[in-house]
Amino acid sequence: MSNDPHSSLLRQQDAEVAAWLHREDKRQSTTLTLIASENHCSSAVRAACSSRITDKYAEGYPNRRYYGGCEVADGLEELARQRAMQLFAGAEEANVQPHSGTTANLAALVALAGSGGRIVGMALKAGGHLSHGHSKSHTGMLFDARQYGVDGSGRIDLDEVRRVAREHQPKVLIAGGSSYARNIDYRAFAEIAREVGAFLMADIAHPAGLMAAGVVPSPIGIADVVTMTTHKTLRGPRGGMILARKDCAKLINSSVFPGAQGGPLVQQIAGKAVAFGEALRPEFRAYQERVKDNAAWLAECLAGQGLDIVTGGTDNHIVLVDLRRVDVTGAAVEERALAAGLSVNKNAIPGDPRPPMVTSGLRLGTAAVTTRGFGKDEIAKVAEIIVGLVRGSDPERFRPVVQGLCERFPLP
Ligand code: DSN
Repeated sequence: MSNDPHSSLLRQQDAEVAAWLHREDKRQSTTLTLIASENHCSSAVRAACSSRITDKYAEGYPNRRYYGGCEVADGLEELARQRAMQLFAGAEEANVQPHSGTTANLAALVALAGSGGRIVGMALKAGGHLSHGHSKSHTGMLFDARQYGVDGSGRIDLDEVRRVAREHQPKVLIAGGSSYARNIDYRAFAEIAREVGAFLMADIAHPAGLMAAGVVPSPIGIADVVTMTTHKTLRGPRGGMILARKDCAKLINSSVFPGAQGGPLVQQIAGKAVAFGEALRPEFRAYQERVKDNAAWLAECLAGQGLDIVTGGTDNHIVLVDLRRVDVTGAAVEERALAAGLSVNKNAIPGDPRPPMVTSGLRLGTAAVTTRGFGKDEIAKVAEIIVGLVRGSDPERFRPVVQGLCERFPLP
């Protein structure tokens, strides 16, 4: 485990938990994270999240709390909100309390669609997210949820989105996904939403960091409400956030608290404030440019060695590999990759004939390895390993190469 004072204290007080956490430190430092939704936040973010403010109840919002002694919580939450609005310039209001992206989506959908209201989002199988109306998610149970898919090449077909929206006349149209590697035309989505009288909600959980840095187009100022997580490309602590137009903010705020949550996790809000401060620095833009370039290069290297990439490439940090032609499952490659020291995830591809625990795809992301300092040479090595694993090489063969990369590029 890292040698910060908290860790040694924990070792003395609770050896069992300390041993588990040590194991996780070791796992992360000796393997490469290529899971597109993960990243390595800074030690400053981690310090804020493990601060004493974790003890504090602060139900309510700054200067309107249900508990006394909230002046520090007020200060931190206001700081996080102001930094968020500076980072996502054009956002009129920010709610930094959602515990996660799914909670943020649920709260926003209740606020905009009302209980039982109709929503339209991208199907999980097409690259959307569970919380965009999937039948097993509360968003699919509590709302009248309809879905749109993607075209044969894996891209959003705006004519199809318009057709589904016109047919179902939703209260909320959702744009965004969890395995969608292409830019989204938010203006076109806004036009469709306007045509059918729906709110447009953009879920930018994955590309939030790229958008904050201005390296991919953003829905800020276009969508009525924007939801996100703070721990993916944004590289903050685990949590969610909602940005909203001023006239939606009151509804959103009361839907987060008291609607969906009790007391906010103030320690996470402190971590969000730190992360937003980091993201406002020029280095963050340079980092996000590398994340994007590395993903484009990874897709090119994989395709160059004969693998199929859904949509033929990427505009963001995600590369979705279609394994059908090689006739190997996502689950099998995930297992081989783990043995080689790569952490990746099996993922459904559009029209996947296999079930979600098996799948015919592999989702890769470059945010975490770019945080470690990877550039083109290292990405090319990773691509070679992945191709080898997909084609059935012994994973143990690659372990020393991965080990070497981990040692040369330590965690932040
Ligand atoms: N688990 C996140 C992802 O992997 O995209 C979304 O919830």
